Amino acid sequence: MRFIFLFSILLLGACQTDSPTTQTIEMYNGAGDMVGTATMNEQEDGVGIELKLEGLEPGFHGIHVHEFPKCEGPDFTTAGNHYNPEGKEHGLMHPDGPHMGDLPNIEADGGGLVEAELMLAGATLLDGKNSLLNEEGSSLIVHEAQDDGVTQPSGDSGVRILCGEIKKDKDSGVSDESPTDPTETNEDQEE
Ligand SMILES: [Cu+2]
Ligand SMILES: [Zn+2]
Repeated sequence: MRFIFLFSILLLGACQTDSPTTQTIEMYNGAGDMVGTATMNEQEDGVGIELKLEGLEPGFHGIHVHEFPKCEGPDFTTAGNHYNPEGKEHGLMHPDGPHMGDLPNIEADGGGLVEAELMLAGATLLDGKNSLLNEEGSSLIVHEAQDDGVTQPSGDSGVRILCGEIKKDKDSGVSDESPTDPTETNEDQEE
C-alpha cells in the first residue's frame, strides 16, 4: 500500500515537470477564447496527441500541425503551411504524401465536443530533423471542414478555426493581449 502511494507521488511529480517529452498545448478560437487542450506525448513511433475540445460545429474537421508557433486570430495564417520537413505532398491518402503534420480528421459530437487520441507518426518532441520544436516550434490547427486527404495544399479543409502554439519554452512567448483565462491558473501547484 505504502509502495503504491509513493509510486503515485512519483508519477504525479513526473507529470508536473516541464519535461520535453510531454507538453500540453492550449487551443484558442479566432475570438481568442481558450476552447480546449492538446496534450502531446513523446512515443516510440511519433508524438501522441490527446485532444479535448469544445464549441465546435458537429461533424468532421481537418487537423494538422503547421510550421510556425504563431497563432494570431482570427484566421491564424501566421501559423504558415503544414509541417513538412520531408518535402512531401499533402494528404494521408496522397501517393506522394503525407506531410508530417497531417492527421486524420476529428469528429465533434452533437454538443460540439471532441475527445480524441491521435498519432503524429515519425515526429518527435526531442531534438532531430522531425522535431516539432525545431526553430521556434510549430502549431496545431483545426479547420472548419474535413480534410479530403488528397487535395493540395490542405485537403480542402477550409478556414482555420482553432490554433495552439507548440513551443519549447511555453512561458517565454506568452502574449500580453490574451484575455485573462480562469483555466489558466497554475495547475502545477494543485495537489
Ligand atoms: Cu491545417
Ligand atoms: Zn498537409
